[in-house]
Amino acid sequence: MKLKEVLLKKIEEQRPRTTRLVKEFGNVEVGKVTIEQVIGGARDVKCLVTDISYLDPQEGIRFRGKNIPETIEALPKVPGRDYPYVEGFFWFLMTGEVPTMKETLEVVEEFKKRRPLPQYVIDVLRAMPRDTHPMTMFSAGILAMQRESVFVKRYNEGMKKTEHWEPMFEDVLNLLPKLTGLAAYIYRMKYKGDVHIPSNPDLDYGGDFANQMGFPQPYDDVARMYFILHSDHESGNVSAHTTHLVASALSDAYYSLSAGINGLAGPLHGLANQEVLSWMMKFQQKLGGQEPTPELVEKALWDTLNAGQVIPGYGHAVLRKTDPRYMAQRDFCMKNLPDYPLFKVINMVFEVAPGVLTKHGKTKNPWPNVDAQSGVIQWYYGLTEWDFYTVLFGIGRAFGVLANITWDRALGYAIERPKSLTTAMLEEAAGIKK
Ligand code: CMX
Repeated sequence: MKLKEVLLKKIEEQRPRTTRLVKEFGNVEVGKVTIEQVIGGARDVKCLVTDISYLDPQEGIRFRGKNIPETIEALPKVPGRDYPYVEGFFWFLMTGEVPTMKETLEVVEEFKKRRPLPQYVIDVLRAMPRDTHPMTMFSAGILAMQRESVFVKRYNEGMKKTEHWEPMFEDVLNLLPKLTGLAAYIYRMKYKGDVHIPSNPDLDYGGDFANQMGFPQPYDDVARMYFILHSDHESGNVSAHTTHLVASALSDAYYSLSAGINGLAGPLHGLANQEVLSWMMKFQQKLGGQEPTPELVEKALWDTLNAGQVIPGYGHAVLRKTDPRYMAQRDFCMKNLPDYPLFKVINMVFEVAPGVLTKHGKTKNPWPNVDAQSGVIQWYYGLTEWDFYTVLFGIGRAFGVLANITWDRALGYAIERPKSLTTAMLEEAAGIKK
């Protein structure tokens, strides 16, 4: 497979750079750590490495050096559609090189072969109570497939550390194509009368997802856009970091991704996209048919803050401006659903919330993040079951985190083990007298 050949070449180029940094420059300092950071979630502590994406606080995300519009522009597009093949994007994340159409189509075919979901995964899903959250089902489905791990098999047979990336890559290639079928099965079992639509071997990743979910075009492009936008946000966010942390114990891709998905399911992280929609619906209910106005939005925002709750979809641990992933989705809405009432309310919140949050004075970033805009697009195209929204985030995020853990293995990154201190030790460091 050409992708594997290119990847091996890239790995061989990269390995000496990493080895040299550790051997010759291991003592060079790249930052310091304050008590606020120790207690405050290691914010901004520089202790992770990835070349797959970089998040600048002002500019936002760059995948392999390209911002979102550049990425979408550069990659081979599905014929007649506006968005690129997700499979080509995977090649790009893995290698840093933009694939040709031929190279992209090779990945498309490879993914198709690996799509079928084992029956036992379906049995596991069906055994769960139907009101189980879709993220729990999604994570359980991934974990159930752990028995397939090629990495585990090869590890048990005995394998050199330099070979670890190869079966990890194989696991990743097996896992990614199954996620759309897994997600669609959960969706249709829970919300569409348990009536299922088979995968269509003529379709690419985004196209087949739309097909299995039961949504017509342009939902295929919505899916491609979503998966690309949500894929990677460097390594420190909860889902990426969890996946990396679990993989660092040489746990396989199934264990690692399932764990990362569990982190994504938290309301401060990926679940915020469902929270945004639920906030909007409660707001509209309270309006009871009244036209929303900026004043009414402002009041609702203050009510949330005064109740001691966060405004979902706003704020970020790293970003200090409007998330370009928000803007990319906003541009999509401006083009495709400019007059949609829910989009208008979302825009009103965008106009009002930064001022309210600034006045409130707590958050370091009053601007919207990716989750503020994503639900409205789903709603418009008929996916109104908002507790499913984080699963969509999860499929996209899998591309980034699985590319990362393949590289973790390739570069032989160490098992993670930061150091703890006691409160008394911090007090001593602060010079507090007892
Ligand atoms: N509404 C109200 N208060 C907020 C806020 C928001 N949207 N964002 C931050 N704050 C508060 C924090 O809760 C914190 O308060 P305390 O000092 O009482 O704990 C204070 O402002 C400082 O927080 P911060 O340094 O600006 O932000 P953090 O790095 O701690 O947290 C995040 C980042 C995203 C968890 C936070 O902004 C938040 O809770 N936002 C709402 C949930 C959300 O949209 N999450 C999705 C993020 C994107 C993603 O991962 O999917």
